[in-house]
Amino acid sequence: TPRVFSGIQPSGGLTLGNYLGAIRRFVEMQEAGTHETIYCMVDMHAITVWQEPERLRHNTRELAAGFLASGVDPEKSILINQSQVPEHAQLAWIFNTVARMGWMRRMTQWKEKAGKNAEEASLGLFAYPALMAADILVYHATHVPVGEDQKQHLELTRDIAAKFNHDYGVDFFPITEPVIEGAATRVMSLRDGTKKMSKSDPSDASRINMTDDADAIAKKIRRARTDPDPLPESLDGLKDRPEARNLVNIYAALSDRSVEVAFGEVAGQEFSRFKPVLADLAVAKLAPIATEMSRLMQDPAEIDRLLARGSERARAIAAPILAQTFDLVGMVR
Ligand code: AQP
Repeated sequence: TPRVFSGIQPSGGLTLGNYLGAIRRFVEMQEAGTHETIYCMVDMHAITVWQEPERLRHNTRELAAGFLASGVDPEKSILINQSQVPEHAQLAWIFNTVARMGWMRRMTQWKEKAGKNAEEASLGLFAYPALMAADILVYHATHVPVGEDQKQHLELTRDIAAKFNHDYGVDFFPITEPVIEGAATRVMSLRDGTKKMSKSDPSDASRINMTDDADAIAKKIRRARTDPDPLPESLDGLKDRPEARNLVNIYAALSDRSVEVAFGEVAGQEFSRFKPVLADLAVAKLAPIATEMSRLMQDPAEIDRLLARGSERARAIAAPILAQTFDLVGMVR
């Protein structure tokens, strides 16, 4: 069976962006049953920028709880923490020798995160996309569900696979396909419609956290920044209104409909009418997940047991692929 792989960093709490752009797709692909699905907390990626150790441990378990509460089923999918499957890091080293400096320098995430102070950024942050390629290819995964922002990293994954295959004269690593689907592949900040909703935004009001309770969710939506005009009569009218567009996209995604269909229902409405409807929907869909996450977090030992079991299953797939890679490269084992 073909495989799906995707991951999320435990670099903070889960946001609505992670949920709509990634986790909901993970659950859909799991339920479709057409692929073997492997989902990962990428803790080694998280530490490419400083993480306080106790926080990282907490965030990793809480992220696992978020996956489970959202419907990732550890019987149907393999749920792992990256550092517990050492084959990821081992293959990443090989890929560090395949990827070119110029490729990495062109990555917009690197440019944004390293900013003007690239000399002070960690070497790991620069190499991030090579580790990501290893996460995927160590399982020969062919499909990767992600949000829009990860598209460029997946192109690099394809380039690394192609160059490895070319350099060693083999057809070994698959050329993976990104799966970027749904009404909310890029959820924007609630304070600024031109910025991505992000875990690490200093403003908590900019995002909905998956741990927010009903009150917090409703308040953030009521206070979300918008322009003063009512929603337009047709979708075209949303073009230069990023904040309005974002709320409509969220509404469509949370109600499991296309933007066209969902918009038809709310076209022309004042925000004073639309926002409470959106807030009710968000509370109905998200608050139960927060409740389940906090229940799961009361038994961290059970989460650790699930992850240990997941890593055993993952290693059974990854170890032979890594061994074959080492053979192809000419390493004596
Ligand atoms: N705003 C978003 N809209 C849609 N999808 C999103 N994703 C993240 N933000 C949005 C998707 O979630 C998955 C995991 O992302 P990640 O945690 O590995 O890294 P990120 O994209 O850097 O997420 P953040 O929240 O912005 O974290 P920080 O602030 O630490 O950088 C990916 O599939 C991503 O596309």
